[in-house]
Amino acid sequence: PSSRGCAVFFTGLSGAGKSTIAQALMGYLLEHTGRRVSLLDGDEVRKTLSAGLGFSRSDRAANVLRIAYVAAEVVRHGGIAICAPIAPYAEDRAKARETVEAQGDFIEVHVSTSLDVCEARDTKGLYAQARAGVLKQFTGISDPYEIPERPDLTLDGDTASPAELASRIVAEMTRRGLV
Ligand code: GGZ
Repeated sequence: PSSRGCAVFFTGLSGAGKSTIAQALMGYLLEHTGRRVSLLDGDEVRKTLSAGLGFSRSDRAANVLRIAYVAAEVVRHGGIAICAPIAPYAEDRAKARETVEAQGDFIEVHVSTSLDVCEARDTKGLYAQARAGVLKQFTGISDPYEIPERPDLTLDGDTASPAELASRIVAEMTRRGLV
């Protein structure tokens, strides 16, 4: 078993399934490896580490870079950091990768569930609010999402269960000798 740290860095639209897959991955790692795992999920991060930040271009950058900074610290100590922001900008994702790779591995996972499917689900009613113009600068509706060009993994959230998708990440970690 490796003690090299790594960050699993999700990116994808709101409602794509990032949090659910992240939870499944964390559950698996805690149950089947002796590794220490930290989950930096969008919701929780926005209430704590990034409290006060909005959704402008610069606030999104600050949010993603804060997450990367904490992830790099976890990785530096040999832990596994699971990060699940939207991270819509390629430039910010590249900086996150650079920050983490100074300390260990970085696995970029694009959860590629289509906008149509995310909007049809609309579990939190946010897409309806975005369409109505109540929520401004909403990713995919009135704000950009730059599709990752070379993610380490692409997981389509409508083709398989969260547990199956999490197992594909475990396979990649195993292939790299990280677990
Ligand atoms: C995108 C928004 C917005 C806007 C509120 N655009 O599905 P959710 O609700 O729980 O997750 C989304 C979350 C996105 O925060 P992130 O920190 O992941 O974004 S970023 O990486 O771009 O900094 C969504 C909610 O916050 N939300 N307003 N305008 N998502």
